[in-house]
Order: sequence, then structure tokens, then C-alpha cells
Amino acid sequence: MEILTAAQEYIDLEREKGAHDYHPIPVVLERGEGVYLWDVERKKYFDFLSAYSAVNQGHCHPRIINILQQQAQTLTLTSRAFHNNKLGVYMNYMTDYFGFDRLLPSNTGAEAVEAAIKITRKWGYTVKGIEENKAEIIVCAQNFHGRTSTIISFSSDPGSKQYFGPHATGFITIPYNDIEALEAVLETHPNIAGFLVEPIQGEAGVYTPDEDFIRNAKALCESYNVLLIADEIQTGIGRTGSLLAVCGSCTCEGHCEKQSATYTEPDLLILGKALSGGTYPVSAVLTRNEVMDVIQPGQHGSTFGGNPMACIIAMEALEVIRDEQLTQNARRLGKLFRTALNDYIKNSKVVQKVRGSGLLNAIVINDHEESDTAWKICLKLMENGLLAKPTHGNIIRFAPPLVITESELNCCIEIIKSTLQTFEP
Ligand code: IF1
Repeated sequence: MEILTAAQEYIDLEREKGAHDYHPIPVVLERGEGVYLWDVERKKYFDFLSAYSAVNQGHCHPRIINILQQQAQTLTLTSRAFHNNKLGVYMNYMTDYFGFDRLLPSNTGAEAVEAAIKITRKWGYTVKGIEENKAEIIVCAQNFHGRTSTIISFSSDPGSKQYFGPHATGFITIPYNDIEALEAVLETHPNIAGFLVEPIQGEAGVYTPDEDFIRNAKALCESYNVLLIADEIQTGIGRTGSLLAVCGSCTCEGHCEKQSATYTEPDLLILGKALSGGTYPVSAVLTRNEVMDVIQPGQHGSTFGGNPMACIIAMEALEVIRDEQLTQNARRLGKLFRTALNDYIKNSKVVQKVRGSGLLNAIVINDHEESDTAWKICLKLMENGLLAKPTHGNIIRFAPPLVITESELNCCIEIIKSTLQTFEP
């Protein structure tokens, strides 16, 4: 392989030889460790994106990398045509960790969302008794669930879906955090099989619903015999200061047997991203017996889903979450972060709002959505040694790896404040 030196050369190669499907911050990274990243010129940065919350356990976590290396030297892939000696152990571990009966393994987040849609529809026909091809799934405006042709069909972002039609039907969109709208659709549509929802909307700009939204949604779903499908691909695994966002303020990290008053049990739980600590694509759908039983041999699958590498990595990644108490760390440092930034914005003309939960936070820039202020702030943050990315034009997401320490976070708060200061009028 060619060895290039200047960052610009790598950037040019991607632009000349690749699909123009992204508009990255112009930094070329070559190494990561914990909360830190280094570029090809050896400049060091704090990572405040964590690969969209996939690297909750920090870059190249030694325990995860160690187990990955061991398994890579032993057995990488068998396909599901044969059994392997890790999959069953992993399924047992996961169902126990998250409190469900059964697991369906996959690789990327979008694949797991697709699987959840298929399970939900088939449950709708074979258990609920909906007439074939009439099942509908309720989704929320401003959702982000992935990039497949079915999933983009119910996106509200024109860029994600325009000219990729014809779009899939069978989805009904309601406003996020609108329990009345949910009830109205359930009341008037007898063919609803599921309600697919992010407990906190990441792409929408880290939008947290009312405290009782998910709980009320679950109660409604129950009374209309509809499955509640929680997409926790981004919010799960400690990120928001609880094991899952549906745990609410419960801090037990999955030890409470879900008795906590704040926990809402989804019928289907979708996980991805940090399930591998960002080292490997691992995703999963968890549900109870009678729902998972709608899938029989030949009806779903994936060459890589449930491979022994994925299984062993995910178990270690989840052990790290527990052993290092990363959920508690996210909760404690998240509060500290929001307090510090809220303090700053009291006298700020640049930042309108700070919001989030745990270490999934965002600031809303006081400018219209098409302005490039957030982009410019991110470039300045990069210059100052901190990597973050705007979402929706005027929102900047701040999501460092959960292994960040208090002193590191304080250092980052200083970088963020002093950078924002240079944009104040
Ligand atoms: C991209 C955002 C994050 C997700 C939820 C499913 C998926 C995602 C809740 C699909 C993926 C990513 C993918 C990334 C941008 C991104 C993202 F900005 F769009 F919202 F994380 F913040 N459900 N999210 O957040 O998982 O198939 O990608 O593994 O560039 O598309 P995937």
C-alpha cells in the first residue's frame, strides 16, 4: 500500500476514488486510544463523537482488542449453516444481561431494524390476525433508523429518501413525543402491528421526549395489542446514563431484574454500535419467546450474523461497561457537562440551548438550520484539539467515549467554552 504523508492526499484520494456519500470534518485519523485520537500528522484530539456512540468503551479498549485477537486466531466465521461454540453462550449472556427471552443476531444497526420490522409484521399476521399485506407500523417524524431502502421510506429527511423511491408502504408517521397522536392512530387503524421509536432521537439533535412518553406509549401499545419496538442502537449501552434509555433514571446497569419503577420494557429491543465497543459490526434484536417464534428456518438470516468474533467481542464489550461502571460515569459526568455549558450559555449569543442525557448531549447554535456557524465551530474545535460534528446544520452533538475522566472532561469543557467564545459577537 502507498504511504502518504499529508492529510490532504488522503482526503483527495477519497474524493477522487470514492462515492461522495459523506462530508467529513477534514481530519485524517490513524490511531485511537481511550478518549483520544491522533491524526496522520500526530496531532492529538479528544473524540467527542465516538463514531456516533459506537465507541462507548473508548478506542481500542485493551480487553476487547485482546479477546478479538484471540478469537481471530481461533475461528472467525462458520455461517449459520453450522453451529459454533460461541453463539449459544452469547445468546444466553445477552438475554440475561438485558432481561429478554431470545436474541436474533445481525451486524449493522440497519439490519437489526429490518429484522425487527419483519418480526413485527409477521407477528401482526400470524399472532394478531391482521389480513396479509395490510400490517402497518407507526414511526416518528425526524427518526433515524438506518439507510436501507425500506427504512428510508419512512424517513422525514428529504436528502435520505429523495430519488430512492418507489418507497415501501405500511408506515404511518406521527410527531415525536406526541402521545395523543399515537392514540389517535391506534384508535383509527386496526392493522397496526408495531410502534418503532428511538427513546431519545439522536439525529434529530439529541431530542429527549417527556419523561413519561415511552411509558405511556407502552401502555397504549399494550391496550391496542401492538408491539413497542425500541431502537436503542445509539442510546443503549450506557450512553445516556442508564444501561438503556428505556431504563429512565434507573442506574442498576441491568441488575434490577427490571423491577425499577422507571423502566419500560419494550416488546422488541434493537441494539448495535457500542455492543462491540466500536471494534466490529454487531447488532441484535431481543424479544420474548412468542414474538421471536414467528421466525422459522429459511425466513431470515445473514452470512455474518452471529459469528464467533461478534459473539465474543460483544460479551467482553458489555463486561467492560459493567466492570468500569461506564453507565454511572456517563450519568455523573453528563450532569457536570450540562451544568458547565448551561452556565456558559447564560451569557452567550452563540448558543441557544444545551440538552441531552448522560454523555449524549447537544448544543443548539443560535442560527438558522442552513447556516454554516455550527460547521465553522466544529472546524475551530478541531483546531483546538476536539472532534465533533454538526447535525441538522445548527446543532452540535457532544458524545465522548464513556471512559472519559472528570479531569479530561473539564479540559474539554474549557476547549469548548474558549472556542465558542471566539464566535461571540
Ligand atoms: C450514518 C445519525 C448517529 C441510529 C439509530 C439505527 C441506525 C443508526 C438510532 C443504523 C445509525 C448513524 C449512522 C450514521 C449517522 C448516524 C447517526 F447522525 F444519523 F443520527 F449515530 F447519530 N438506529 N446512526 O442512530 O445503524 O446501520 O449505521 O449501523 O452516517 O448513516 P447502522
